[in-house]
Amino acid sequence: MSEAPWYKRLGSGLSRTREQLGGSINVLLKRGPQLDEEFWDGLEEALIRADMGGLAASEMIDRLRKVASREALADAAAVVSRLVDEIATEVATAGTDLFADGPVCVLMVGVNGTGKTTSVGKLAAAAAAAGRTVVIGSADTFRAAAIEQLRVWGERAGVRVVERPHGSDPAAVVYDTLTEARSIGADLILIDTAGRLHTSTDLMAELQKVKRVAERESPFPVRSVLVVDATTGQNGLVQAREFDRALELDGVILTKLDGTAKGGILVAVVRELGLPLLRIGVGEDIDDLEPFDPDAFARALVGDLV
Ligand SMILES: Nc1nc2c(ncn2[C@@H]2O[C@H](COP(=O)(O)OP(=O)(O)OP(=O)(O)O)[C@@H](O)[C@H]2O)c(=O)[nH]1
Ligand SMILES: [Mg+2]
Repeated sequence: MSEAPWYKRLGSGLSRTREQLGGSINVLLKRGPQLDEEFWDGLEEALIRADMGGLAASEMIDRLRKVASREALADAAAVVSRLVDEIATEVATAGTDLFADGPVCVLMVGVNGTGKTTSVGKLAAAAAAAGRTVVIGSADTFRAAAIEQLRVWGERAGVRVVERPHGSDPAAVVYDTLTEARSIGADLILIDTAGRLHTSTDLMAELQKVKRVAERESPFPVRSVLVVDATTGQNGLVQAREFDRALELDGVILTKLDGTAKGGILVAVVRELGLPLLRIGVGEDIDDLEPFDPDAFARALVGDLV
């Protein structure tokens, strides 16, 4: 099978992970074909060093050991050739694509600078190009430049942006956005929210209010999507737990995969969040947001080994 197009745009990040992981695995294979403890430990260590996280790595090794005995895999090379499948299994998330499932109102949330506004712009552009009627709510009324930034994205996407002056109540913007959505018959409502620290009780309460207003006013299901910056690594997991507690998240977008040297972090994030990975961000341009393909990702991460 050919590589998914997004892989080509992952840039040096994933290729560095691939070189490292491929390098350690090749060293292991040169030891010889035997499937002994040294092999299994070496393989686990290679996965951990590729930033997949201890839990994900030990799970994958456990499953590979079972596969090896059940299928009587002959040697180390046979196990390594099954590694791609195991990585793909590890990062495959259940659930449907809430952006493509039908009419929906989506709140985009996350800590500062993760790529919420950019992702709203990219999602709006793709949906509008696919013929959907989209409305964007500019509910980041906190950061001074946010309103203008989203206005620019709205113009690029050809999508209506509902806004209120800087300093307004974000819940009021949501109210206006849903009024507008009903009046133009929108079937995709994207609400951009201000970045906030998951540790700020007041700001998390504000987000809960935004969600309550959306649920009260929206003709469609309301979903909360966390935007996580892949380059922040393990801290993304802490953020996710807190946002999930406050909002009951429905999915995740992982951004800046083009800018991380730690491609394997995606495995840890997906494994530990247990939430659908809805899109990955692979650049700053309007079309740099892609659905996630577990098989293509796993192949890209491991490279051609055997
Ligand atoms: N390389 C790369 N840059 C990205 C990606 N997504 C967003 N960015 C950049 O990250 C920076 C922050 O993006 P924003 O969309 O403004 O982030 P935000 O979460 O809305 O930020 P706040 O509203 O301040 O919390 C911008 O420079 C974006 O161009 C991505 O997938 N790859
Ligand atoms: Mg923003």
